[in-house]
Amino acid sequence: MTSLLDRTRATFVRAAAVYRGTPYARMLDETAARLDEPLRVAIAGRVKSGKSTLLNALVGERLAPTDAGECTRIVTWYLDGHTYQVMLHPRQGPPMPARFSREADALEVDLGGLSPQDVSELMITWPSRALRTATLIDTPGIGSLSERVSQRAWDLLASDDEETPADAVLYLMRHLHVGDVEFLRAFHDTEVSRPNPINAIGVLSRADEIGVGRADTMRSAHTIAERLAGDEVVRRVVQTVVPVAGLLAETAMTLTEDEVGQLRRIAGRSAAEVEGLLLSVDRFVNSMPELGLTSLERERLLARFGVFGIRQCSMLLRRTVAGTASELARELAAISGLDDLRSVLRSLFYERRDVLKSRSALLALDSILRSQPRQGSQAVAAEVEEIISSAHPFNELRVLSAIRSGGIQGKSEVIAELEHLIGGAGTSAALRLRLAPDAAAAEITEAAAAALLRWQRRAENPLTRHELSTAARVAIRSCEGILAAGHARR
Ligand SMILES: Nc1nc2c(ncn2[C@@H]2O[C@H](COP(=O)(O)OP(=O)(O)OP(=O)(O)O)[C@@H](O)[C@H]2O)c(=O)[nH]1
Ligand SMILES: [Mg+2]
Repeated sequence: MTSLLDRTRATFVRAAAVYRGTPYARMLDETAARLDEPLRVAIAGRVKSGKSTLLNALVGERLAPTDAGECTRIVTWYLDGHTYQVMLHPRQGPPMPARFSREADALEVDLGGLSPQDVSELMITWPSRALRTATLIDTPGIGSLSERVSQRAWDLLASDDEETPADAVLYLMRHLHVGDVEFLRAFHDTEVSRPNPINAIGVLSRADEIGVGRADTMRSAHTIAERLAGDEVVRRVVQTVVPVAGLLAETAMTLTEDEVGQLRRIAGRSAAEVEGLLLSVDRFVNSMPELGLTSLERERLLARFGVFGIRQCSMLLRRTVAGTASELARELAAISGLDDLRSVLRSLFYERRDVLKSRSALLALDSILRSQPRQGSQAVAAEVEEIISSAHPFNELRVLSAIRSGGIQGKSEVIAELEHLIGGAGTSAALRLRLAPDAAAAEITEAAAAALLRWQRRAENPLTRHELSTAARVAIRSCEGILAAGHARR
């Protein structure tokens, strides 16, 4: 069977023939090229929600400037490539290379006399394995002081025309804020074939600040994230909510031996002494000269780890759970929630990248076909329609979106099974069937066959409501897909 990506590519070839020699030819070319590029993930959220910090954690390097700096107000793309390069796209005129330097504290780009308002985007090419998996787009905070700046992030994610430059979004929220939900609503309009909760993941960011740095902070953060993820409004717009202490995650990924050495001095004191030290910033920076750390070093530690991070590190080092810098980094990546976020990204975005990419490409194509009709465009539009309405992965997205918006009712256990079967928690066979990740092939086949039977009965049962029986037919296809894949492997 032809893959969704191949069908999409073929449709673009036909579209290219229709628009050859017109101003839309290049746009179509570029959109088609996206199908072979890494998935584009935008990082969005309110001002200072920790977007740039989290981006750095995901890349594993301090690239995006955090806190101050005029560049935090410009949409900035981070792409993998062979060379280090920064291209500046002015609002007026062609793109041009920009000079940049790299301080310990992130990349500094010289805007060449332009003000941030005059810059539409920065494209940063940086050889990086993480960026080979996904191109990351750092966006200015929504609800920032300047309306102009918010507008830009808005344009990028919720532009009125159908085309969205990003295939998926990580949406950072610090607390549930009415404005956050409004924003997400606009990004996901309600028509079923349009954006779905499937392409947005919520992050409860700066999670370490929730419990004012207490040791059980991350546990509280998990509870809050779970509650958020279960909220009716939030469910409609993001797939799930993962708590992440981005700062600690970033530091884990860029930890230095010097820092570990300094933390060891703190960990060498008793637990009670460390607690006393962490009572206030002033105490931490100025008391206990016997630690042999300058106040500058202490301020730096606070900025890199936060109170929660310092407490965790001194515990880990004291109990020698972590002895070396790389062991400590590994522990911190787990504690910070970065590992969890990575695995959620993998199952919800990366393993589904072909569908997400096809979806954004087809939406972009559809918008050109509608707004620029010409000879032959109608046939291509019909083809787009056919793919969107018949391709099984899109049907799964549609059902998922319907479940999420409350459009499919039933016993909660049945709905939960359906949601998993169609890939709501990830598209691997084990996740779909709610089996252990290392489930044996025979176990998978058996579970898939049983599920197939159950859903066939539901689809055929005259008492099943219409919406559920439509969804059941999609679930049947999903089961058949699992069985066929198992068969092919044998
Ligand atoms: N304690 C703590 N501080 C954080 C965390 N993430 C970010 N910060 C701090 O919050 C401030 C803002 O972080 P940024 O990453 O620049 O946030 P942003 O969302 O990119 O900000 P804008 O681009 O200006 O909207 C910085 O001082 C970070 O050090 C976190 O997980 N925990
Ligand atoms: Mg930022």
